[in-house]
Amino acid sequence: MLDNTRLRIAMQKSGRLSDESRELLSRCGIKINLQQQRLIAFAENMPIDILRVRDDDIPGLVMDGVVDLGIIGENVLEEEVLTRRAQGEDPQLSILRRLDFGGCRLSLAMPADSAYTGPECLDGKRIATSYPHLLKKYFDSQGLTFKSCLLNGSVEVAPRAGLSDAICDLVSTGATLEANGLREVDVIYRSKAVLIQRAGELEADKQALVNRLMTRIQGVIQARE
Ligand code: PRT
Ligand code: ZN
Repeated sequence: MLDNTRLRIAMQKSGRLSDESRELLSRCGIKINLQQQRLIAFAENMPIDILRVRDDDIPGLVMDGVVDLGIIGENVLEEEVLTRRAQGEDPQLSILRRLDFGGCRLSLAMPADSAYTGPECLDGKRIATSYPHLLKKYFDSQGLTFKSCLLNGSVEVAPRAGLSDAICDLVSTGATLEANGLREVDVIYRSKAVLIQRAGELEADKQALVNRLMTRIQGVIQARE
């Protein structure tokens, strides 16, 4: 059984957020040995356990109160919040701080030779994405509709494969779009990594530790600015 008196932090095990999440925690003075391929790592010098999981699982772990804190991309967090709301739930959590890494944008992209004068060009079209709820929120705000093609990977090949007219995917440098003959036509959401906390009061000791970590994170981020 996990020790409930220790602060539990979920971070991505391996991916675009894992190195910087680990670096942030270590700059906060948390000594963790993450070498081994284990789900849980125990901090040596503070009552903190680190859970290393798929990024997609982090919002749910925090919303369900399984862990106290999590480091996650806003895109994944918001998609999970919207998914749960669509299922009639009322997900609760708080965003403690926007972090200084993991920056990307969720964009609409079309075959490079297609004309685009605004989102209405895509009204009623089929769009491939891993973020159907964020996309729906944007289309709803524009009074438009789309047909969804849900793909959890290889979204950028969908138009070429004849699966969709356009895509809505994460972009950072734009190289992936270009390599696939696509053109970014609109940004619908801008994301960074965030530190989130579960709803409900933490035990006094845990809350004091979170306060200390927040002060350190503030210092780490300021020093990098
Ligand atoms: O295995 P796990 O489920 O944990 O990881 P994952 O494969 O789902 O996610 P991962 O590690 O790829 O990304 C984690 C988070 O990093 C995302 O949710 C974003 O918040 C953030 N992030 C920042 C990005 C990018 N930049 C990014 N460029 N996530 C994905 N990409 C992908 C994008 O999907 C596309 O395939 O990179 C490609 C585009 O990059 P450019 O540079 O060619 O534009
Ligand atoms: Zn993922």
